Amino acid sequence: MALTQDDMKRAVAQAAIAYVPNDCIVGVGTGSTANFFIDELARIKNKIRGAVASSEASAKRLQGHGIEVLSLNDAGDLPVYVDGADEITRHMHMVKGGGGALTREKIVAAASQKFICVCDASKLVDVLGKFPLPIEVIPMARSYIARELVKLGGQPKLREGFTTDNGNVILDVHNLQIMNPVELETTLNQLAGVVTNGLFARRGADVLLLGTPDGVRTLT
Ligand code: ABF
Repeated sequence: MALTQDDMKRAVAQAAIAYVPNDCIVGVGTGSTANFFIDELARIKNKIRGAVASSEASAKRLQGHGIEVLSLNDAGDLPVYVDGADEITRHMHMVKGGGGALTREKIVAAASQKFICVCDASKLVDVLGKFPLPIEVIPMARSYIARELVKLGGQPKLREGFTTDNGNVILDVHNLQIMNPVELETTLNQLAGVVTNGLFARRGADVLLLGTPDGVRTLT
């Protein structure tokens, strides 16, 4: 029987458990693939000290399984962060933030020694940008940043009715063909009022566990 997308997500979530050292605090991402990982983590919860979550939603799911959730400030640096992506290239550059948790994801990823990206095969692309690039902005800067994004060739759209865990808004930028993700990430970081952009290129993934119809492929 053919594997469903959920089967592939579950398979990569299971494979990610091998990267979790005993007795550690694990960085945990957000989204449906990360949710499968949280469910797998629950099976080994007695072997870990706890988790740092990149969103309120993931924190709730972890706690629902009886896994202790710590603040990053209390946890210090983490050995590993496991999270999904909206798009990823073979160079391990990603677009993230479709779930709106990009700021906390980028912070927890930055504080982690290894980023394990867990995705189904549909996320692997040659060029980033077909998935609209999420940018979290301070509300008063929204229109200014939108004008700057148009100058950069994008079409920003406000994510209607959505407020981030940090009280900000998200502009989703359509129609970008991101040929140089490291450069664009840096450029976007310079815009006043940008909190975080969804390009994870300067600090990409270290390992990609890709769920395919033939099983889990590991890319490094
Ligand atoms: C998070 O969840 C995000 O950065 C990304 O937007 C999304 C991927 O979700 P899913 O695993 O549901 O496709 O990792």
